[in-house]
Amino acid sequence: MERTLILVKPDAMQRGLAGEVISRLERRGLKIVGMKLLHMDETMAKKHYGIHEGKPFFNDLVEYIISSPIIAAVFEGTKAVELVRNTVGATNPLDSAMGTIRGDFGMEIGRNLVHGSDSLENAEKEISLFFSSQELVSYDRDIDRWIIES
Ligand code: DAT
Ligand code: MG
Repeated sequence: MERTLILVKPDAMQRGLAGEVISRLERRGLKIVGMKLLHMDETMAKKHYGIHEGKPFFNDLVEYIISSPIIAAVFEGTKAVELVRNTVGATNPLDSAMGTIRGDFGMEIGRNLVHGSDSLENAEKEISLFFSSQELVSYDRDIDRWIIES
């Protein structure tokens, strides 16, 4: 079972879409195993987006992600990394399919509502930036056998 990190970004928080974002992922069958509200500082933002350092949009990206409190959450499920990415949609809302979060709510790449880890390796790194191991909870849901075959 995979675990992946999502962030409800500042624009989604300010627009009152946190519940919508989380609900869509939850409805997919994914299980919430960690969640917190936080306001990222510049140091943390630069760490989280370190891979994009030096790119022309980096400064705006950091400024954006620290512009409001956000929700960080860890979702667990079969192929959770890919499942979340597919539910979130393409990076630029202009290219995101309708029915995805970005495709249904977004207009611009710099206001694309939600972050989802792009690989299992990055998911592990990103989760550890936001959560200690004690903050992640393992538990069973009775419904899981109706969502997961085995
Ligand atoms: P994603 O968030 O889909 O994983 P990414 O990791 O390539 O996309 O980039 C991180 C964020 O940076 C992305 O959500 C929006 C912003 N971004 C990426 N490419 C950009 C570009 N060409 N111009 C402006 N912002 C960009
Ligand atoms: Mg990314």
